[in-house]
Formats: sequence, structure tokens, C-alpha cells
Amino acid sequence: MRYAVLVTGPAGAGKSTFSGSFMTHLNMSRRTAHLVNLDPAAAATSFEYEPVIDIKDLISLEDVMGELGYGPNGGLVYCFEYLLQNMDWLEEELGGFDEDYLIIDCPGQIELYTHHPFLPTLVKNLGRMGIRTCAVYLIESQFMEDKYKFFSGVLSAMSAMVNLEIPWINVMSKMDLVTSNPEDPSGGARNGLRGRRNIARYLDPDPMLLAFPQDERSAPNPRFHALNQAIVQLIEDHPLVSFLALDLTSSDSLETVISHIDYTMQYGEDEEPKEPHDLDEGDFQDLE
Ligand SMILES: Nc1nc2c(ncn2[C@@H]2O[C@H](COP(=O)(O)OP(=O)(O)O)[C@@H](O)[C@H]2O)c(=O)[nH]1
Ligand SMILES: *[C@@H]1O[C@H](CO)[C@@H](O)[C@H](O)[C@H]1NC(C)=O
Ligand SMILES: [Mg+2]
Repeated sequence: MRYAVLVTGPAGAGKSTFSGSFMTHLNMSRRTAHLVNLDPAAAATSFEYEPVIDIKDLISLEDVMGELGYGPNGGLVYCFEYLLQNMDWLEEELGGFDEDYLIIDCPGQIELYTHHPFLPTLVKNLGRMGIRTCAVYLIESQFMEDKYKFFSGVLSAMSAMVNLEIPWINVMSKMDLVTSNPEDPSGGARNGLRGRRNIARYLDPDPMLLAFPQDERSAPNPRFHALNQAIVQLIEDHPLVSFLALDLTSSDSLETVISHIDYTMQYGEDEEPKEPHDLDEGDFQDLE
């Protein structure tokens, strides 16, 4: 069985950093993993590991901008169209990996997650090739500083989820920025988060965060009241969007996220079924 994890989310969410830590963790668990880069704009320096497949070998944003005179946004769209038309290139490249685990570092263009056919087509192709796929959607912890920003992040995650019919895990990345100091009596207040309880309300979103503003300054324009109510209702009706906290400075945190990914993809189920609470206890060896 082959496995692929799509590492998705907006630009700067920490996708490439997480992909690298993920690679290291799998290697230390003696599991063979390969990095695939699908971001035509990725800087070579953003990779801790050399990608085995790199979209830049097919087309790079730099070339598109230089030779075809596109700006950065149009250039990216051109790159994705080009990859869509050359899916056989990707299929051929992916064909070389048996029994392996592929970590696919995706681009951060938000259009890709809302209405572009690129990811759905990719997922369909992976499925056809018999590769078991799941997606991880990262948003960074700074999104929790402002509840409106946070809800825009939740909505982008939801819209990505409904576009791709594969198992899905939402991750709140860069948690080291809000929980770095356990002694911090403000419990993250400096980040606009009034205490740990509030962090929990964001990770498992409480729609009332949006419904009842806590202070005047952040009160929404009354014109948006109906829209906010509709969003609150949506999140209550579809309690799909909760986040796993990812703090890369803690190996426990990384292990927890990876065990959820393994469980979601039923990694190693052919060997022995596993319950997620077993995984949380940290016995990963049994999965090999
Ligand atoms: N503090 C902190 N910074 C991070 C973390 N992950 C990534 N970053 C930083 O966030 C920026 C964007 O990360 P990158 O992985 O390139 O994001 P991508 O655009 O989603 O691939 C870089 O400057 C990283 O060093 C994290 O877990 N904690
Ligand atoms: C882990 O990484 C080392 C060094 O790059 C490599 O030699 C080894 O084969 C890797 N292990 C696995 C299981 O891929
Ligand atoms: Mg990146």
C-alpha cells in the first residue's frame, strides 16, 4: 500500500517546516518517506530535505514570470494549469515509489483551496493510482489573535474540505508562539488570547466566539450580524472543524499529529488495527 499526505494551507502557515519535521520523525521511526514539492514558487532553501519529485523540474514560477512575462499571481495560476495538463508527468514520477509514504508539500495560494480544480484533480489521480491519501490543513496560531481572522481561517479550511473528498485533519501550527512559556501567568494574553481556556475554545471552535463579542472594540458591524449568525449556525451544524495543536518544539505534539494522520489513513491497518487512543500513548513501533 502506498500513502500520501497532502500538506495544505495558506502561505506561511508552516507547511514546508512541518513537512521537514514529519520527514525527520518518520525517518527516526525507521519508516521510508519521500518529500514531494508541488509549490512552483518554493525557494530551494525552504527544504530541509531534497524533494524526490519537484514541480520546479516541470515548471518554475521564475521561468514563467521571466519568459512569459506573467506577474507572480498569474504566473502561479499558469503553473497549476500547466501541471493539470501534464498530470501524466506527475503520475510517471509517482510511479517509481512502492510501499512508501509520500509527503506532498502543497502551494499556499488560497484560490487552490476554494475553487481551482488543481487539488481535486490531483486527489482523483492519486486515488486512481491506488495511493491512499489524506490532507492536513495548517493555519498558524496567529489566526487566533483575532476572531474574525480566525473565522476566515475556519471557512477556508471548510471550503478546502468540501472540495476534496478525502480524510482531513486541521492543524493549528506554530503553537510554540502561544504556549512557549508554561510559567506565563498571562496564559497567552500577550497574543490576544485571554488564557488557556480560550485557546481550547479556538481549537475546538465555539461558535459563540463570533456571536457575542467580548468588548466594544471588536464588536462587528451590525450589518454583518445576519452573516455572522449564518456562520455560527454552519459551524454548529457541521462540527467538522476542530484543530490539533502543533508545537514543533515538542516531540509529543508532533507525534500526536502524526498518529492522527496515520489513523486517518489507516496506515498499517493491513498489519494490525489500531485505535487512536492507543496511538496517543506513543507506541509507534507496532505500526511498522
Ligand atoms: N515559531 C514558529 N515558526 C514557524 C513554525 N513553522 C514555520 N515557522 C516559520 O514560518 C515561516 C513560514 O514557514 P514555511 O514552512 O515556509 O511556511 P509555508 O509557506 O506554509 O511552507 C518561516 O519563517 C518559518 O520559519 C513553527 O512551528 N513555529
Ligand atoms: C534515514 O535517514 C538516513 C540519513 O539520511 C538514511 O541513511 C536512512 O536510510 C533513512 N532511513 C529510512 C528508513 O529511510
Ligand atoms: Mg512552503
